[in-house]
Amino acid sequence: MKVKNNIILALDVMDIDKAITICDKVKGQIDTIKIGYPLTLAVGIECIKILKEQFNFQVICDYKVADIDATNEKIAEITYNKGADGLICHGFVGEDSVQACLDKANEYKKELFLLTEMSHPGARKFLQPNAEEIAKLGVEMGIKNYVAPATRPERLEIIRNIVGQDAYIISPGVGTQGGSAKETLKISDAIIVGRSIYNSNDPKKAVKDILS
Ligand code: NUP
Repeated sequence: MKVKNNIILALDVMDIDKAITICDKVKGQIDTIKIGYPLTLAVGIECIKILKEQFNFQVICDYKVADIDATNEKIAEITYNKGADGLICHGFVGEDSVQACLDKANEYKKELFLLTEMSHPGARKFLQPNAEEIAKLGVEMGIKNYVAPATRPERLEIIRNIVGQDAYIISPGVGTQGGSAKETLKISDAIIVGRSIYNSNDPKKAVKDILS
């Protein structure tokens, strides 16, 4: 996936008018939006279509898919069918669950992102001890896209070394969670930023400041 300015907006607002207002302000600088449960549950999955048709954005659905294979398959089917360009799935649930998402991504010729270690403090307990194995599983399965934390550059580097230079890594945790855009982009291909942009009085300037 090619992302303008290597920055993805995490649009975790819960109101479509607010979402559209923010998109209008950043549309010159950003072409890829990550939506998750907040916007999808508030507005409905048709929000993918709105963002694509009104702004021509690429949309990554951060549904952190983490179920048995049969259920993952259904979640991936509906998400890609509704227009998502990318879907984020968890790796800790194991190969069969991830494969179900990957098969759908391939069927729709869209992207699947494998979440390795998460960016928040709580991830240290259960995810961090297994993140390297999750990344290795992704490599074995031929997955090209990964999510890894901007909050721990040393961990991000370890994951980069496992998935290789050709893999595409996107990293949340810049700004409000404490990660640095510049340091992260030395290792990752793109950063994911939410609150620092959508809570700003001037989202356009916020994007500019993050990138400068
Ligand atoms: O490890 C992760 N950390 C994380 O923050 C994986 C994620 N998908 N996210 C998401 O990235 C989180 O749900 C939010 O949508 C975004 C970060 O937002 P912010 O901290 O910049 O507001």
